Amino acid sequence: MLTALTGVYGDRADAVSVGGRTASYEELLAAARAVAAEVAGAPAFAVTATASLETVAAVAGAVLAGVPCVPLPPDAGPAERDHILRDSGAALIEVDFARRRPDWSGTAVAPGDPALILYTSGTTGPPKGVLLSGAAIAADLDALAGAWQWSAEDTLVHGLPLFHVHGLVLGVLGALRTGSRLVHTGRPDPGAYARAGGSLYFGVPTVWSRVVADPPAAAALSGARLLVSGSAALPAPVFRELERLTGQRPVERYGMTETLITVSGRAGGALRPGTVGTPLPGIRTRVAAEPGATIGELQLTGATLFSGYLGSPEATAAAYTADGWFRTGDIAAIDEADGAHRIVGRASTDLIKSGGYRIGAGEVENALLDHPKVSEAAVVGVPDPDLGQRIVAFVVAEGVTAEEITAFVAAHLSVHKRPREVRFVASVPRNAMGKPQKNLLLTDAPARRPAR
Ligand code: MLC
Ligand code: AMP
Repeated sequence: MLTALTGVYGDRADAVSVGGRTASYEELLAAARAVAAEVAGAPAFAVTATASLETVAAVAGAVLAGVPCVPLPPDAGPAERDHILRDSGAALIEVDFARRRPDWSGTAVAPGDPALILYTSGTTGPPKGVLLSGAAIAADLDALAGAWQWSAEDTLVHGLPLFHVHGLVLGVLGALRTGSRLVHTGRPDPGAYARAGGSLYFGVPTVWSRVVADPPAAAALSGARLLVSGSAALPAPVFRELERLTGQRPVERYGMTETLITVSGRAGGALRPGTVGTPLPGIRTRVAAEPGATIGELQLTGATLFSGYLGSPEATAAAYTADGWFRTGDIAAIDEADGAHRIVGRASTDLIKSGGYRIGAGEVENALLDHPKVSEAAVVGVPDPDLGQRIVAFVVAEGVTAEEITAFVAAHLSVHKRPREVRFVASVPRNAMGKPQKNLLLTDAPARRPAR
């Protein structure tokens, strides 16, 4: 997986740069070996996944040692953090980038061993740990390198969080496998993307929509080789503005924590707004449509799939059809003429995508109900021009402000799971089974002032 650390691309002083600090492959390898020596033999280990060289060294160390790394969101509140540490059984380690263990001699690692455990939200309950093997990650990165003509000639630029597939698997391990230089900008700001002078750029749609709102920053990307968007649907107007301002069409690709990236546009291929391309080599897809319909659930199989949810064989089994295809929960259509896939929505409204983050309504509802002044809560994602969807919380509560409720969720879970808007209601409408009727909330309730 860590081809660049074997020296085949040579060394370079500026191989990896994160938030302004730079390391060579040799320095990175030394720090990764120190991590591997520390964690060798453990079932798993956790790191606070700040945007830093330490996180890069931790993930590389995990691969060397064959011990899965659990990247903790740095802003995870106590509820989320305790759950992840308890559920994974991972001990939290501190990485010291300056530490050296050149004497560490390595260990035998099997391709099927888990390399990462990424926590991701379902519609209900706390997040589940997704086991990703080295083999699945390597298969995905190799397929993407082919699709995007991604090589050691590239400089990859992004500023995405290092605790999800997009920023960590593609954005860090992808660079270490292909040998492309990596510039992580700390945060995905248009100005920082413009200054980085890369050839290959990654962003979620919110980042691209902020880039086109900053025309000089967008113009600075004209010389790049490839702009890639993923993690949520890229609005067609943003696609067109990117083309107008940079002279190039963005490549869209589709994926999930459980499947890695499975469908993508190709460098030099036909790229149309609203489509996410065709399956990567080794991936098979199908749309489970009702008779007579052309859209339905997207299901897939292939070498990039996860090894299961940690400690949840039932949840793992429920994610597959009887004939062994993974159920994405996304509703899709496949163009008969050219096989291009369109993602048209999600089967469940209880999975929200906000700023490219996947957020389960149930997890936010549980956090809200932990507030002593909140007696009922229902959470929905409503369309938002910047975030794709924004989290709106409907609550039955007295003696508490919207700002206090927002701050409470931000402190208990991760900051990005906080409601952007809190609406106070007299009651949450429910059906005969007691399940909230969220569609009624959206049509009936008056809007309140948005919270930050
Ligand atoms: C505001 N803040 C608060 C707060 N209100 N903090 C605590 N409590 C409150 N009540 C502040 C924080 O201090 C922080 O400040 C800032 O708000 C962070 O908020 P945010 O919500 O993160 O900022 P925002 O600008 O809305 O973020 C947009 C974004 C972000 C695009 C930068 O959403 C993002 O990074 N998205 C990427 C998600 C991603 O990588 N998904 C991939 C999943 S993998 P400060 O000072 O810290 O800024 C996947 C597979 C695939 O999907 O296909 O790729
Ligand atoms: P996550 O598990 O955080 O990786 O989120 C996966 C989900 O993100 C998928 O199930 C899709 O709903 C969504 N997603 C990812 N990429 C795209 C894309 N290019 N277009 C539309 N939705 C996407």
